[in-house]
Amino acid sequence: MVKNMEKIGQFERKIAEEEKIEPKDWMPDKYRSSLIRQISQHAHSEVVGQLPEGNWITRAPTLRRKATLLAKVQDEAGHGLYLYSAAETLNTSREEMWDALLDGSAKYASIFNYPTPTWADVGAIGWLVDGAAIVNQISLCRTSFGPYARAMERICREESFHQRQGFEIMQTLAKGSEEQREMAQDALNRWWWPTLMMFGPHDAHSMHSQQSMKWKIKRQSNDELRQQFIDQTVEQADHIGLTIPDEKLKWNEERGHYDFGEIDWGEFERVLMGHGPCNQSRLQARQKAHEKGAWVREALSVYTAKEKRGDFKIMEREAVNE
Ligand code: FAQ
Repeated sequence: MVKNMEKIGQFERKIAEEEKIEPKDWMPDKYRSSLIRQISQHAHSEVVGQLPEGNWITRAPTLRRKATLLAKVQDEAGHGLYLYSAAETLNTSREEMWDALLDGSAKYASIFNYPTPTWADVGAIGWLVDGAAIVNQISLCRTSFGPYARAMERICREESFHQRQGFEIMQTLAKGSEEQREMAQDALNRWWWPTLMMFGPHDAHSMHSQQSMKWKIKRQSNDELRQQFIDQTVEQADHIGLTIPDEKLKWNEERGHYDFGEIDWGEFERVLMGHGPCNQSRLQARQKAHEKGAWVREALSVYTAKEKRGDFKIMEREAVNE
């Protein structure tokens, strides 16, 4: 009992003094499970997030755009891997996390259940979705769990490049023909509100925020981060001459922030329940990719078993002797 109190005291002291909690440190079970929940959802978002843009790799308008998009989508896969690795240090397995994604029980960011019918959607995702992801992830660089914080630092550097490439696509379209400008505006109209939903429910309805902020897993609340994103993005939209689809958007001198209209939380709930425009096809695409990769996992497990038995060392010795 006394030992337990000591451990809790030490954990709380580290949190208070901004020391990172590392995988071998003692931590409350609930801290561990909250992290596994958030980091695995985050990892799934990166992996499923490849699909909407991946849809345009074969149809990108120029070779430069194709190469950039290909690199960006590949980066997102890498982000998923850093995050799965960070979660694995908490004593869960990649298989467990994958099973939860593939059977539909795990969540991933709602935003990736929307379609990408035009090239401008690739610009809108980079500009808005990566832009929102960075606001959230910069804050998470100061999260209390060491491996998560370190993964975030690397991810943020890559995401800022993604955001700039998206903004540049939108800027180019906005300066182009009337048809191109309309395409950019239409993409902004479709992606704006779902992007605001990425930050999660209002603070008053966020069931995990209070505890997560106490443990410094989250450093800023859902509403704070959403406001930060809106304030910075309004000026960017003005700069390229596009209009944010919110009649209530207005600078509030007293608050020092933009006021904005209400999000359609009914739509957010529907998407989370699996009834968004692309939930089914996103899940099916992941399930199909998993089935197609079965031979790689099988080959790897045989290789690992042989390595454990020392078969390769015997083969190396034999080769040297020959
Ligand atoms: N979508 O109590 P809260 C990216 C769930 S990365 C789906 O407020 P919390 C890169 C929430 O999980 C984007 N579910 O929860 C990229 C919880 O459900 P649960 C991903 C959502 O954890 C760009 C319930 O609602 N980023 O985009 C959403 O305190 C371009 C109650 O909510 C991260 O994951 C949502 N939008 O706060 C890739 C960042 N919002 O678990 C490709 C890390 C809430 O009880 C292309 N995560 N829920 O079943 C976080 O910061 C937090 O987990 C929040 C939610 C802010 C997402």
